[in-house]
Amino acid sequence: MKLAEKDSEIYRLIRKETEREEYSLILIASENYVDEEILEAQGCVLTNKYAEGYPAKRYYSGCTFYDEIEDIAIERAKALFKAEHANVQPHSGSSANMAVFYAVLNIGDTILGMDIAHGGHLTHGAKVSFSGKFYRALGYTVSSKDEMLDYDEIRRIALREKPKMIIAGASAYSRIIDFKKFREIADEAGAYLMADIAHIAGLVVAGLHQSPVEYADFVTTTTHKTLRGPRGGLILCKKQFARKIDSAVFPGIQGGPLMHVIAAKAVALKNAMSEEFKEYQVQIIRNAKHLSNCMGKRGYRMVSGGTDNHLFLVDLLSSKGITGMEAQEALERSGIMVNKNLIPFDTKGPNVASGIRIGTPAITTRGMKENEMELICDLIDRALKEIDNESLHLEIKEEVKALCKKFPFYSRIYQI
Ligand code: DSN
Repeated sequence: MKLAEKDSEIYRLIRKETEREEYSLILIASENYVDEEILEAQGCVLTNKYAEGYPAKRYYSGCTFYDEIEDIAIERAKALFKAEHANVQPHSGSSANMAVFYAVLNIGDTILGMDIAHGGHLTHGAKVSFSGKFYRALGYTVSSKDEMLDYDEIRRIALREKPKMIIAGASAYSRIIDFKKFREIADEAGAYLMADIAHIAGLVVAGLHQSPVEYADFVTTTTHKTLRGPRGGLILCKKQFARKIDSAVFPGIQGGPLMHVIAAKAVALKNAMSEEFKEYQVQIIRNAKHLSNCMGKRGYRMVSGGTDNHLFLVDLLSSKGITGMEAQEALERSGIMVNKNLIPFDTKGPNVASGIRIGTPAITTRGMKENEMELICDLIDRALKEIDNESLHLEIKEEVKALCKKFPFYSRIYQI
């Protein structure tokens, strides 16, 4: 019996969500639309089985096909990122980061990562996360001069504090990260280097952002952002750390791997080897630059002056006198999904925030290009100019829907 008959409540909500995704402009930088083949691999019988362990070393019988699937995913990850070793089992980016820490750090060791208030991730040492509770977590910030990473300052902190691990990578940073420089700093300080490329993995495999694989001891990523696969994590490392990483993931912090997700990761990694994927990544950056330029022309202040990647941060408070929270709500009413975001040296807390983060991976997947970026800029600007005008927001929502209809995605495969 199908879901619609067995559980109409959940079925109805899935349908509503499919409709929301189809008729909204998804500008959340960490989100994307996966293709049908990813949904198919993820929603299959592979969810049924325990396969604790690794290929040819499982704790359960009946794992023959799981071994083949995981081996394919590992080989694809290694080939795509030119890495010596890959572990495809982390359930998420956070699990991937936790496993790296668990592999080579002891409780209380010093780590140095990008401050969450300046664009880092929770797991890079935020006080509310395991990374800030179990370790002595120190943060580096962007420079107050140009809102970009200041490698001299990071070096100064590293040489003074001698962290055991330096973390390079961000969730809200619109500029190129120089992993080679981070390696030099880590070498001088005697630290491990971990690069978290969750946001930029797609750009990295397309050759549009420097790859950290050569420089970092450990590279972690999610598989669902610019990489456009299922939600999940991945760790790449040098051969010398392979055993430690594998045993940190299982049995260290996880039990049974999600083999349906690993199959979908393998499919996504294959897709990412294609020429179309590279063109897609090129267009993501073009769209981000174009949209940020359009908004700049309308008086919005971009943190650091713009973007080199798939996202940018808009400082709304100083340029328009509105908060990130107000903007997020007005835009959501208008069918435009963004997230409120702290900007460097923010005077507001994370629940209010002075800015929003805008990313182009999802709208680029739908086929939108520079012309559409101009339309989207106009829609955003109109919604934010009249932040309390809910009837205007409803009108804009209809315009958003009309634009989305020109770039159908899930309506090609589902009845919406
Ligand atoms: N929550 C993700 C993001 O939006 O960037 C990071 O894990």
